[in-house]
Amino acid sequence: MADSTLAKPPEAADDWTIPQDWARYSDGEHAMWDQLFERQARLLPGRVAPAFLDGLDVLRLSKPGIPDFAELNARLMDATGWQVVAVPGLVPDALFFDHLAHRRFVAGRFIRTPEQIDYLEEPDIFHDVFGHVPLLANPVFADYMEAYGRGGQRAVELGAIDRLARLYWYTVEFGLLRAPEGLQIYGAGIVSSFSESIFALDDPSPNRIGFDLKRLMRTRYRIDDFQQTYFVIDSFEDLLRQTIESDFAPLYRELEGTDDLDVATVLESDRIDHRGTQDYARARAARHPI
Ligand code: HBI
Ligand code: FE
Repeated sequence: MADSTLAKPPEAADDWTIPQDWARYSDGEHAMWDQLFERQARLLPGRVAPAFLDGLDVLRLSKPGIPDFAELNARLMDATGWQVVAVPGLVPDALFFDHLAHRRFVAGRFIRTPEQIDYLEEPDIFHDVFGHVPLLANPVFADYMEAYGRGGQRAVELGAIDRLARLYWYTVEFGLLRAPEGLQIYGAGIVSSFSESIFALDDPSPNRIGFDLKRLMRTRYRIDDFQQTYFVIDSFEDLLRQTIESDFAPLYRELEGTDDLDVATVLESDRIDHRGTQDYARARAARHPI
């Protein structure tokens, strides 16, 4: 995230937060939230980690439509000490990590328009709040997100943000969970997307590979389309254990001499849940040659 170009918008506070101004949302914006929420709430059972559904109740507030952060935060703080703060858009990495390290999740306050219903560049309030907040109500995942923030502050000192951004991307945004019933989704980028909630589990195109921190930190990711590789964790406890204790400095040093891996790479040393055909990505590249 080349964030040196980001300039703090004048209306934002020093920590880049802005008021949510919940009273300013229009009926159409509330209706958009309800439409997106209902569509995902119908699609996700059986496909999403149960911990996400448990957390979803924290979003079922007294009023329909876009959650009022004042009411949402009272419940979220009760559950795990987390709160959601509104920001104008992407914030600089160092500040992002600082918010996470203090159990503050930054969220956009705008919601997508009907034309953007299935794809938009920047994370809107539906991605940030529906996608990320339910798992912030889960104590283990809440600890992971704080540990990630602290790890990010350290990565800034070590010049290793790109490595750590991959960990965020392949877990918090696009992670899969292994369960006795089969693979389940938990990444916010997937659970907030109707089409990727289906693609990530059902489509033969992408790789699904067992989580391996060192291997993951070498793997590039794409931001413009469905992922070509998903990493599968065994449990949130396992993910937390691998993150909260270890200082990643030795790992970053070890990785210095290694090449990055392309998004579609499969290594013989990988724990392969599914070796993807990459048919989707190939067809898409044929339609949109770069
Ligand atoms: N800013 N508002 C916002 N939301 C994010 O998810 C976000 C960000 N800044 C940086 C960032 N994510 C990622 O690059 C982190 O992995 C560093
Ligand atoms: Fe996100």
